Parts: sequence; C-alpha cells; structure tokens
Amino acid sequence: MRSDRTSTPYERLTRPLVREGGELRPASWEEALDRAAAGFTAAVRDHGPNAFGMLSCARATNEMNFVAQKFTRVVIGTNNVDSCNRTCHAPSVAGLSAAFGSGGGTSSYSDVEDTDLIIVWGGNPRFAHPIFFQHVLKGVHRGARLYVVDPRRTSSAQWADRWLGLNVGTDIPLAHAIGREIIHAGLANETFIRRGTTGFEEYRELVEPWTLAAAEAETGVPAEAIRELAHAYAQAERAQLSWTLGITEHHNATDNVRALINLALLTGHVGRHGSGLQPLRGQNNVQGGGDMGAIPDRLAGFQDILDPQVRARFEGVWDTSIQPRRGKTLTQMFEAMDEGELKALYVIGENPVQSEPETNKTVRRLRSLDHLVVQDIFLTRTAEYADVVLPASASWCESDGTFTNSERRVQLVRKALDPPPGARDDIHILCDIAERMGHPWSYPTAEEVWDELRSLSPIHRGMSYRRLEELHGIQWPCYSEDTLEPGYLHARLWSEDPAERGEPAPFGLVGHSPPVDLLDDDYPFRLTTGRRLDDYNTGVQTSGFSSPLRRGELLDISPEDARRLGIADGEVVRVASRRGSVLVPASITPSMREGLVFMTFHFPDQVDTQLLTIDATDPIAGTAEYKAAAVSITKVARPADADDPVPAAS
Ligand SMILES: Nc1nc2c(c(=O)[nH]1)N[C@H]1C(S)=C(S)[C@@H](COP(=O)(O)OP(=O)(O)OC[C@H]3O[C@@H](n4cnc5c(=O)[nH]c(N)nc54)[C@H](O)[C@@H]3O)O[C@H]1N2
Ligand SMILES: Nc1nc2c(c(=O)[nH]1)N[C@H]1C(S)=C(S)[C@@H](COP(=O)(O)OP(=O)(O)OC[C@H]3O[C@@H](n4cnc5c(=O)[nH]c(N)nc54)[C@H](O)[C@@H]3O)O[C@H]1N2
Ligand SMILES: [Mo]
Repeated sequence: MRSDRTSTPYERLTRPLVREGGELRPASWEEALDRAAAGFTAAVRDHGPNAFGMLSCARATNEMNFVAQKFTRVVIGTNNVDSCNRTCHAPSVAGLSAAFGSGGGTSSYSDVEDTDLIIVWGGNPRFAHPIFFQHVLKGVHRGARLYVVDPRRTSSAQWADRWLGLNVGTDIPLAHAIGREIIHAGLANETFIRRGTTGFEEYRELVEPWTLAAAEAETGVPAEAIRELAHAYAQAERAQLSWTLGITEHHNATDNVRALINLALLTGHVGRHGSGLQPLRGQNNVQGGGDMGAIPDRLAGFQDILDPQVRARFEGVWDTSIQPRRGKTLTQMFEAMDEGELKALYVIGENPVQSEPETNKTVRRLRSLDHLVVQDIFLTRTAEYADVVLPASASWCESDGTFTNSERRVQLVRKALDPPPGARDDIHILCDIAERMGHPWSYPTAEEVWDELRSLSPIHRGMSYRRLEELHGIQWPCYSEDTLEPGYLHARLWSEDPAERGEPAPFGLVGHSPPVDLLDDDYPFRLTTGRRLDDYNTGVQTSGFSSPLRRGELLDISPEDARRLGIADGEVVRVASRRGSVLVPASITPSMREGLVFMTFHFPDQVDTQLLTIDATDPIAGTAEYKAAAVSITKVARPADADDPVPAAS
C-alpha cells in the first residue's frame, strides 16, 4: 500500500551514516569508510567475489564510472557491475551490437537537422529529450516530415505530420507490416541489401503474414497510415529513425529493437549523412557509463570481456586477473539476492527501491543482504535500507570530468560549485575504500583517470582533455590525436569492396510476443508508465522545487473511459494490478485512446506506481516491462471507504 512518507523535498546528505541497533546514525568519515570496507571484505572472504554487486551512477562522470568498474574488477575481483542502463537502453545496445557489432546510436544530432524524414518511435522527446527535440524541430523547419509512433498522442506527436497510435506492445507487427509493404511495393534498397546485409530471404518470409489488414487488426493503426509511413520511409532520400523506452521497456525489447533496425537495413537508411538509427539514451551519462565498462560484459570502449587478448591488456595495466566470464546484470543481481548468492551491494547514485518494478519484492531482496552501502547526494528510500550511507558531491556541477551524450559526444564538465561541507567526491570515496582493501590508488585529478582510460580504450584514444576543450567535445570513435571520424557510423556497409565492408548486418528474425500481463475482465485497462517534462525519474532530484505545471501523480484516462466509469476530472480512483493497488487522482486527457491509461513514477512518496508494474524482463537485456501492466480502475465512492490515505490532487 501507499507509503506514509510525505512528499517533502529530499535534503542533501552532509554526513556519513551507519546503522546501529536497526537505526541509521551520524558517523565520522573514518568510521563509515572502515565499516563500508569491512563489510565488503567479509562478504568476499565468506562467499567469494561474485557475492558482491556494484550499481554505478549514470549521472556521474565517465571518470567516476571508470573507477567504479575498476574497483569492482580489481579490488573485489568480479564483473558484477551495472547501472540503470539495464532499465532503459540495454536492449538498444544488445540489438545494435547484434546487427552492427557495436551498441552506439549510428547518427549525430546534425543528421536530424539535415534529413527528409524523421520517425520518433516509442519516445516523447518533447518532454524527455528536449535538446534533441530542438534539433528535430530544426529538421522539420527545413522541410523534413515527422512521424510519431506512440500509443498516446504525446506532446511530441502534436508536432508530427502524422501520429500512428498503436496498441501497447504491438511494435513488431507494425514494423513487420511496414517491411512487407516496402518489399511488395518494390521499394526495398536492393544495392544495400546485397552489399551490407544477410538474411533478407528469411526476413521476407517472416514478414509475409503481416498484411496491412492483419497489422491493423493487431496494432489498431489504420492500414492506410501503415502504408503511408512505409512508402514515405522507403522513398525518402535520407531518413532518421529514433526510438526510446516505448520500444525497450518490454519483455521482448531486444526483439523490438531488431524489428526497427530491419527497416533501416531494408531501405539503406544507415551509414550515410542524414540517414541513421538513434536510440536516445536516458540519463545524462548512461552512454558514458557503459562506454567506461560499468557493464558486466564489456571492458572500457565496448571491448568484449570474453576476449583473452582484451583482458590481457587490462590485466597488464592493472596488475590483476580479470574473471573470464560475464558478470551479473542489475536484474540478475536482484534475482541472486533471492538465492542468497549476492550478499553485498554498493549502490552509487541509483534508487532501485523506487525505480525497480514491484517495490515489495525489491525491499525484500535488499533486506536479505549482509551489507548494503549507498553513496548518494540525497537520503533516498534505498539509503534507508543501507548499512552505510556515504554523502557524495554532485557530478554535474561539483566535479571535473567528462560526460558522453546520445550522439557519442564526449564533453568536458568543470566544477562550478563546492559540494556542501561534509560531502566528498565519488572518485575519492571509491579510492578511500579501495585503500582500506589493500589497493592504494591515487587519482588527484579526473584527467589522470581519463588518461588511463585512453591508454586502454582505442575508441577514446585521440581525446585528450586539451583537445576536448578546443573542439567543444568529440564523438567516438576517435582513434588518434590528429584524426576525427565522421559523425555517423557504418559507412563501410555501403562499400563495393567486400574486404572494406567487413561483417554484413544480419536481419533480425524476430516474432511477435504480446505483453506478459494479459488484459481480461478483471484487469481490462492497459497501464503504461513514463515521464512528464517537469520531473525526473524517482523524483529525488526534482522533489525540491515548485512549478505551476507540476500536479503530482495523476492517472491519465480517455474521456470515453472516464464517462463510462462515471469518473470526474481530479476524482481519486483505485488502480489495481495483479500485484498491488494505489489511489490516484484521475486526469481526463483527450489525447488518450480508449482502454489505455498512463502514470509516471516521479512521485513515489505520494503514489507508488511500482506496486503496479510487473517484473517480467527481456531475456537478453534484462529490462523490465514497465510499459505494459494490466490494471482495473474503480471509483472510490467516498474517501472514507479507502483503507489507506487518499492523495490530494493539487
Ligand atoms: N523530463 C524528464 N526527462 C527525462 C527523464 C525524466 O524522468 N523526466 N528521464 C530520462 C531517462 S532515464 C530516460 S530513459 C528517458 C526516457 O525517454 P522516453 O522513452 O521518451 O520517455 P517515456 O515517457 O518513458 O516513454 C516514451 C513513450 O513510450 C510510449 N510507449 C509506451 N508503450 C509503448 C509501446 O508499446 N510502443 C510504443 N511505440 N510506444 C510506447 C509512451 O506512451 C511514451 O510516450 O528520458 C530521460 N529524460
Ligand atoms: N514504472 C517505471 N519505472 C521505471 C521507468 C519507467 O519508465 N517506468 N524507467 C526506468 C529508467 S529508464 C531508469 S533510468 C530508472 C531510473 O532509476 P534510478 O537511477 O534508480 O532513479 P533516479 O531517480 O534517476 O536516481 C538517481 C540517483 O542518483 C543520485 N545522484 C545524482 N547525481 C549523483 C552524483 O553525482 N553522485 C552520486 N553518488 N549520486 C548522484 C540522485 O540523488 C538519485 O538518488 O527508472 C526505471 N524505472
Ligand atoms: Mo533511463
């Protein structure tokens, strides 16, 4: 049920805390660091290094992420390091890697300004990626057509030439029908298919059943709109396809990504200026965190942990041996807590209690740990379960370092403010714990971390701080200090010379699989969750300001459904899934389709949306199906009938 915590702003952490007699109490840095290190040492001694897990912060710098993964691999000796990339774009990385051998988006923001057609598929950049959306609008201003594929008519869709409002979880039928229509209309790019791809014949057979009529029945999108998009995309000289969580937060997310990539392979809309594929990464440095190796299967620069030569290079520089196997993903770390296999967790700048699906399960799992260390700038709900809480400085304004954005551009950030007294830089905290565990590292400046990274990661080698400053950022790959690569990837696939072309991109042979949480008479509404403009993720960093636009958590519902259920605007309703229920004010929203409702997860202290979401995950990437829960909606006759407090609409 609902938490009894109020939505008061979070206070900046200024003192370490340690648990004593069940309560957190203030402690000196010495005591807190000793406790943190002792707990990790004990877990490794008693259960081995794989009983440890690290969640690294996607808001913090590349340098901090590099040190966090090095701590995991060298001080502890495991590859169990991951971040919130798992909850958003791990499927994009997996799908792009399977097709092209590397997991980054293929284009630059400038490609979006200089193109003929832009598809925004399963994303709402007007709210969630406003800077990218400015580039989209520039493209539109210069004549590009804009298509938006989203179950909701979002504020991004309101700028589009055409909005395709599909049923949640039917992206593969829609993509396959577009592919089939392109093939049948003779609009496939035969040159590119021959040179740059494999598996076209199998793909053609796979999509054959998805006629326009079959796709209309499954997706709810009119056949004529599907046909229009297919023809427009295939006939455009240049076209950009970008996607976000509407594609990746599903139990079959990697398949979804492959289905979209297929469309680019079919039309040759990749590997050229103005044509490409763009997953818009979520947190400010989630791209960089992965690039630094803060993921369980890759060392810095997307180098495969299973490759002995790669490991040998890192082992030489770090004077250690790296386990020749993939570590646990964030999802697998939580599952391993159930089995008693994961005993110690170091959480730097993540709030899983409020960001993971099924809150009750997450709390039970964290309670099963022997040792939980949380290093954050605020006392989060996750920190409330910690044995040690360490107050950090905020990377984005209180540290030096670099960030990497969605177009793979590495940019310098400079410290602008001093952290509050008592808080310490993330890298220094990591080094203080490493020292207590027998690894006296010294990184007096972020630049020293960066130079170590450059010595190990070929795609970053040419990016000295001096050059990053001079050029206002550099996109990877950048192999040497006197070269720059084009801003788009995979031009090689167009080459006439097979040797230069290298590995072709395979079509992804993926089938449709509807959402796990089925709709039935008891749970007839499809709940999808996502973001609003004025708030950020679990609300920790945005709870402290007021804005006339912020109205707290709301259930967006179509006027037709509201009328049928007799619900007035602002009236509190009960929303229940097979896992839990919450009370939330309804917001009658004309842009919602019938049968669909929407909530955020920005106000967990007011309404805990994660009580409703389902822990069904993509088997390849581990991402949860946040975008598709089955729920019921009932009127709460009088607030007094409610067995828990009713949140007010404001
Ligand atoms: N203001 C703000 N900006 C943010 C954030 C924030 O919290 N607030 N968070 C950041 C983070 S971490 C991330 S990952 C990004 C996320 O950025 P987005 O992915 O753009 O954000 P969401 O609102 O989660 O989801 C996008 C859209 O997916 C649609 N959708 C749901 N189900 C489906 C489906 O089955 N198919 C299709 N095609 N679409 C579907 C939803 O209706 C929604 O409009 O935003 C980042 N930017
Ligand atoms: N229902 C539902 N759930 C979702 C999603 C959804 O669409 N629907 N989206 C998922 C997605 S895409 C994401 S990314 C996750 C987000 O999940 P989380 O990453 O767990 O949530 P945030 O609120 O972004 O938490 C960030 C934390 O980092 C801390 N922090 C910020 N800067 C620093 C720093 O420099 N150093 C340190 N040490 N800490 C710092 C903040 O104080 C905050 O506590 O949620 C996921 N959960
Ligand atoms: Mo995200």
